[in-house]
Amino acid sequence: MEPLPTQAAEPLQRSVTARPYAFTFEPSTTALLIIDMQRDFLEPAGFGETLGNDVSLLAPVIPAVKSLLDAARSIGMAVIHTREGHRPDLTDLHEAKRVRGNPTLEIGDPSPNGRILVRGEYGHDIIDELAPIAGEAVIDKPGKGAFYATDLGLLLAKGGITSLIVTGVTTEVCVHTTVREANDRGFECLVVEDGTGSYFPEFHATALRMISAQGGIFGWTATSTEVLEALPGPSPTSTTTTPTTAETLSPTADPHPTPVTTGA
Ligand code: TIU
Repeated sequence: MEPLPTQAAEPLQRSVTARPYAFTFEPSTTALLIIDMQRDFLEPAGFGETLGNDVSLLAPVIPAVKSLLDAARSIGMAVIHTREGHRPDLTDLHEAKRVRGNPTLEIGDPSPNGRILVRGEYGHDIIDELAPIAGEAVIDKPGKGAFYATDLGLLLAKGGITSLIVTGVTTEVCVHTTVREANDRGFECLVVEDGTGSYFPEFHATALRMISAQGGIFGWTATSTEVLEALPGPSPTSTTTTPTTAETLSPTADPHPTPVTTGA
């Protein structure tokens, strides 16, 4: 008798065309990390604008991040969002950071979107297009790097995550700081070229080159299209409303996730 046809198993290991060379990862041990896609950086009257920046320069990043977020959710890949900001009493705000740059408005001052870069305020939260859903961890960080004074490292270790697909803003500040921190902790990082952005296009381009130069000194870079091409098709059991792998990274299933930490 002829053997029954078997369905070809999806390979566990995925390979992305990337710079400086192919990036390989397993979706089950990889998280999509979305850095600081907050109104305070992307919309007028927030922290980004108080520093003298044209915040409209970050808008083109949104579709690429959204496409990766949708793909990650559809296959049950872990998703972690971060938000830069401070406690309402500003006890976690270094004086050096408060006065840096002599901004027109300081962190904690009132703005049309609430107190600037303060947790719980409208401007501090993630833009509607990328709002976290139940089961996705949200890391509140007082610094530029997502590992500093947070429990991100603990969540990644607990979730068995070894690779990060990194998106968000801004490329040369919070994305770079986080990728450098992650690299030193042994994570394999792929930074998405069109899924990251800067108020300074020339810094964005150079920051990406700095990651992939010297044989990938901090990691890899690839376009969102290249990443999407490498991801498996949607899992038949996954929907955006059922628990995902990310569930294991979050202590709650709150539809409006609260931060898993405010720092240590
Ligand atoms: N100013 C700037 O480019 N970035 C930040 O202050 N924070 C982040 O990058 N999230």
